[in-house]
Amino acid sequence: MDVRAAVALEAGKPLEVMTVQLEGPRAGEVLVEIKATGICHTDAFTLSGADPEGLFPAILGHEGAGVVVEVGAGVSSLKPGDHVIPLYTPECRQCEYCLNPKTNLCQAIRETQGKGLMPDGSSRFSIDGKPILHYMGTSTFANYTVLPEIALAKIRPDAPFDKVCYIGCGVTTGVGAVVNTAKVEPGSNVVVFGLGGIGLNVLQGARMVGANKIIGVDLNNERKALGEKFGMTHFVNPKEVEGDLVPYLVSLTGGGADYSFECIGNVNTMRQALECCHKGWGVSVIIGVAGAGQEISTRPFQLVTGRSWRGTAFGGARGRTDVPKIVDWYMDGKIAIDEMITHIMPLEDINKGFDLMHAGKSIRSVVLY
Ligand code: NAD
Ligand code: AHE
Ligand code: ZN
Repeated sequence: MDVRAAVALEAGKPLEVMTVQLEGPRAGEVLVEIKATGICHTDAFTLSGADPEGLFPAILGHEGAGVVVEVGAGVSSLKPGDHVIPLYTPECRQCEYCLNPKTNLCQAIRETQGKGLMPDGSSRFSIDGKPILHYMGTSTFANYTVLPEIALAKIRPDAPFDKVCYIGCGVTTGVGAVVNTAKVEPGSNVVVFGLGGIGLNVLQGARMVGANKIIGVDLNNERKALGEKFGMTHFVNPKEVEGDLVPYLVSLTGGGADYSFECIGNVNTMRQALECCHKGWGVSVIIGVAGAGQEISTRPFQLVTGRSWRGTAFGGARGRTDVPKIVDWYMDGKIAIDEMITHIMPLEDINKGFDLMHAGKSIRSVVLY
């Protein structure tokens, strides 16, 4: 079938909106009509050429929501008409990783997914017979896409697509990092570096679990009022701090953060996030994605003296199990989403969404098909 897609033809160039061909679902696969998709910083990161796994031409996008149109042979958990959220971290419930409660990183299809291919090693997208690659197994910058059954979370039908698409990455990543990965306890002092689409969700996760001080760090002063809406108790702009940022944060938290979260993707702020943690027990969680060739460093003494460095992907969530619950949290008013969606646009204007993100003017832009 012909579908409309924003294609990343090469790194560093704007996306091109065009008609491409999509083959129907093969065994174990599902055809989904994407109704809405968010634009995450990771899409911009891959488009920039900084992603070691970035491949072109590809159809990016990994924060979608839509409706099942057709299922391939052997698909048993989904049927046409079901509402779904695509999962870039699938949940097969059978692999060594899914069977280990310590991780959410299902590896059932990771190898082919990283090569931009479906699990059988081929692509469903093409232009004039030449294959176009999938991205993160989801490719939500197309109005129809094909995914493996294990990479779809079935959600309730009354949840609005233009809001819950954000649960496909940003909301789950930020809230999940607090709840699943760090397991922040009530009364903890928390520092969040970067108050964009992810960091604001870390703030609301920290508020939800009853954290004490929730300190936001960002270079953009416009993020102060926004952060306060989602539970931030103190705002710090590093440019306005006299002296070093780390001792300032240690003092503000009365000895160091119990938990810190890096939501920028900058290896210097990753170091600051670790070093502002409390001696003896502070835990720093890396969420931000850093470019090819970047490395983190600190004095080993920081770890010897009891700080821990951790990381999280998709907020430690097991998508098919946890995403429907997060949709319920939103529908029940336990977490906010609407206020973070600052821009809505048609697919034709998708590059404006990237421009707004780079200019620091948006939190989430959502493409509505
Ligand atoms: P964003 O662009 O919306 O937000 C980034 C924020 O960081 C902005 O508010 C910006 O002003 C601030 N910032 C930039 N440099 C700074 C600095 N030196 N000091 C303080 N603040 C600074 O991005 P996002 O969508 O929130 O994504 C954040 C990061 O998380 C990206 O690296 C993205 O790729 C990554 N990410 C990771 C996962 C995961 O599963 N681990 C999931 C989603 C996104
Ligand atoms: N491909 C990159 C890393 C990109 C990355 O870390 N992706 C996160 C999700 S970011 C969503 O916005 C992730 O889930 N990683 C786990 C995985 O298996 O990809 C690189 O550095 O090679
Ligand atoms: Zn993302």
